[in-house]
Amino acid sequence: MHTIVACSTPPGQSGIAIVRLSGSTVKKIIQKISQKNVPPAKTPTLVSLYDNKKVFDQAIITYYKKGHSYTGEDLIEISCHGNPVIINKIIDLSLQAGAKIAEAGEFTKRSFLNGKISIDQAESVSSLIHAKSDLGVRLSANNLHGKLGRSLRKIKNELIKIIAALEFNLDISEEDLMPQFIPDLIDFIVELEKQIKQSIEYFETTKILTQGASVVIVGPPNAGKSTLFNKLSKSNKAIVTNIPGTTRDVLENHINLSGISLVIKDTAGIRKTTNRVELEGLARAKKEIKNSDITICLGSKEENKKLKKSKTIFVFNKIDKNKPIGNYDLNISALKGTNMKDLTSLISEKLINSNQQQPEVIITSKRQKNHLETALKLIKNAHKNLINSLGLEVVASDLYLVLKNLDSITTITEKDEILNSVFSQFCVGK
Ligand SMILES: Nc1nc2c(ncn2[C@@H]2O[C@H](COP(=O)(O)OP(=O)(O)OP(=O)(O)O)[C@@H](O)[C@H]2O)c(=O)[nH]1
Ligand SMILES: [Mg+2]
Repeated sequence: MHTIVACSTPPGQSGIAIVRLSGSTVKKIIQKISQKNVPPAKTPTLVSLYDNKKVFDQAIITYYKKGHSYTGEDLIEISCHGNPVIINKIIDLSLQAGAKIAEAGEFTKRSFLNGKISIDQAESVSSLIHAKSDLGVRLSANNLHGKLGRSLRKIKNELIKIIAALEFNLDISEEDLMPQFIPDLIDFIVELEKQIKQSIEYFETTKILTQGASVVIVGPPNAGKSTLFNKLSKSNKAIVTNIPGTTRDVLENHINLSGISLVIKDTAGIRKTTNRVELEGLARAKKEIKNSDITICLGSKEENKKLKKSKTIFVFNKIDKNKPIGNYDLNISALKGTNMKDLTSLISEKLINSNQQQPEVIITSKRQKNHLETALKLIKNAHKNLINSLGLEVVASDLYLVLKNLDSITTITEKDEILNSVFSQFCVGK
């Protein structure tokens, strides 16, 4: 494989930037740029960097030997000064010496291909980089250290034992089966079904923790949506007037709520209108309701029956001057700041169902979720076939396929499309 080069730190100016090279010719390339022999492995060393015999920077280079590096190949990290001119010069000189620009995620892809990490650990690197909350970082870090692989291993070991027992009993007539065999098998399948279902449900929570969530404020004109938007995001971005129909476009602000990254959106007031501009604002508001994780509705449950109850918080605003008529989850005054803490607690409770138990197996990617969903369908099938006495061969073949799907979450799969879809989500230099 050719040697690759990329800057691993974000673009722009910074105190220090790190350029990474990986492949069999890294030593030769760095010798050329530093005009010195490469220092011993894992020994950060200060060197001068040369272009055309002229020094253009002083940098620390660290060499990692093949087999002991992130990628599993010879790897060198150059910590240079974070000026794009310097970074580009190092990359250009490396390209002139035969390296190629790394594709997005290529360093991690090589680590996976060289057996340094499994596919689920590679996915954890991506979710760790993108995690938007403390818990999201912790969950991704756990999986990076192999927690997902270990918890799946436990389930797979049980599954293998059951399949082996099934195989053994295939040749035994039904009358000669141990009396507890079928009831025990059903218990096992029910427990497996429960565990996998929990993991799939928990995925939505981890998605919010790693990718952040969106909250949209809707309601009739003049209800105080923009006032609430400004209050929650501690800004003055939205125009507030007592003229109904003030907000037309969807406005967005980013906030951090108890460690969860949220994008909060203000929308146009919902009412019957023929005004073309207002109609467009209304259409946009409806689209936002569909795409958001939580809707804050400044209206009663009775007036907004079309909104999904599980995703909506019904709020009565202007409690400082009016009394609510109808059913609401909470009374607030956005203007005076009354009960705002209760509102933010309700938002985080709704986002992370606090009654939800953390499952044994925590997945962090859509690909892993797809495999678990297929496994769940197969387990349900096995359950049905067992109850309908369709024969142990059929149940065994369903369980084999469950195992295959669990395997695909953690072990090497050769399919290029899967690999590319996993690694294309990385940034260049990782
Ligand atoms: N007394 C009182 N007035 C409020 C409260 N919240 C908002 N208002 C007032 O209600 C009026 C409308 O507020 P906005 O925040 O612009 O309402 P909106 O829902 O965004 O209105 P549109 O953008 O037109 O749909 C303004 O005069 C606000 O000062 C509140 O809690 N109490
Ligand atoms: Mg408004």
